[in-house]
Amino acid sequence: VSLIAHLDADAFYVSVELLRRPELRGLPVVVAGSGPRAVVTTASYEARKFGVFSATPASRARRLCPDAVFIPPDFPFYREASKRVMDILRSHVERVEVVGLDEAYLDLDGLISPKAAMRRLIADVREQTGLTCSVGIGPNKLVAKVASDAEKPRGFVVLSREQACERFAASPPGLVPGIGPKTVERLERLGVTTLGALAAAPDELLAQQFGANHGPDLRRLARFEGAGQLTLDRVAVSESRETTFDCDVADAEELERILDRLTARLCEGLAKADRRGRTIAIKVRLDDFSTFTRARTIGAATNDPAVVGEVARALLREFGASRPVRLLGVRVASFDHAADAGEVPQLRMAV
Ligand code: TTP
Ligand code: MG
Repeated sequence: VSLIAHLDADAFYVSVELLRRPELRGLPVVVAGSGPRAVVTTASYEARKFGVFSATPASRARRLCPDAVFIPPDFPFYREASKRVMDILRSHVERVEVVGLDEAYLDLDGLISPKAAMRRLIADVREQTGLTCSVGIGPNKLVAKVASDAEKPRGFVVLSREQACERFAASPPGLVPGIGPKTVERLERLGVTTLGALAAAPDELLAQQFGANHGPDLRRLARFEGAGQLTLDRVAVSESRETTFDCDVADAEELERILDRLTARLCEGLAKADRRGRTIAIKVRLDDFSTFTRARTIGAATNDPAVVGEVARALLREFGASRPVRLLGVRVASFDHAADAGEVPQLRMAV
């Protein structure tokens, strides 16, 4: 059985703006352009209470919430923040599919305690970027995506497929990605206004109304049946080496020497596979089992041990372990695509 997480940052553009304008925290804040046709890109949760959401015309937002602070969008700034978040995800989980500036799917297959791993990841994102996220975990992308949205902000929802069916049975069909507004309208005319009703609708009716393929597809979506299991489309996005010590190590110089050896082995492996990456990360587990990762993305992809080693040592020094270290690791991620060109692309699920 596969296990997939969907992570989505909370009120992303606004949250990124608040990093440089913390005095606005707790206030209704709206990121919107200023032209006559401008729409709201993001509203803070405080502003949403006034009925202001993404895609609300800016002029209407000003009427609904005259006290809101309006900020013009700064896309390069949001892209930069997005990159930092995604680098952290890649430093925790090998298989990440980024699907937007503020959202990604993560393949949790094979992790021993996936929920704990996701909690650590969220804490790491919070600590390193100041941003909060919501996470959904489920057996496929569909469940994970809907679950991540179910308890925003700062949601953490884990559901089996059956639990998702039960929980959202009374929700409108449009809740599920892939069931668009036109379909929702047609379903409404048939008297099908909930996911539960759609899941139970007779095959003949759906096939007759929506076609022999699309009809049953709709019902599968309403049952949260994801098409296929392994659907993440980026394979082998990172490689790492790590070691757990027989005796915990407190000496900073010794830690750097060990890190250098791990880096040499890692880069040797990368060179053999002709892989280069732009993100360099370290992993440190302290003697109390608390685990940290630190990552940095450099300008050009590399597998040069001198370059990787320098960044890894800097990350380790900046981290400044407060207790003896139990495990140390180094990872290179964000491979350049030239090296991956030979890989077979995998099908994306229609979500
Ligand atoms: P979302 O994740 O849909 O929204 P959000 O992060 O602002 O709020 P939350 O997830 O907590 O509900 O979109 C991410 C960013 O994409 C959002 O901050 C701004 C941008 N965006 C638009 O520019 N226009 C839109 O209509 C939407 C939905 C998003
Ligand atoms: Mg979001």
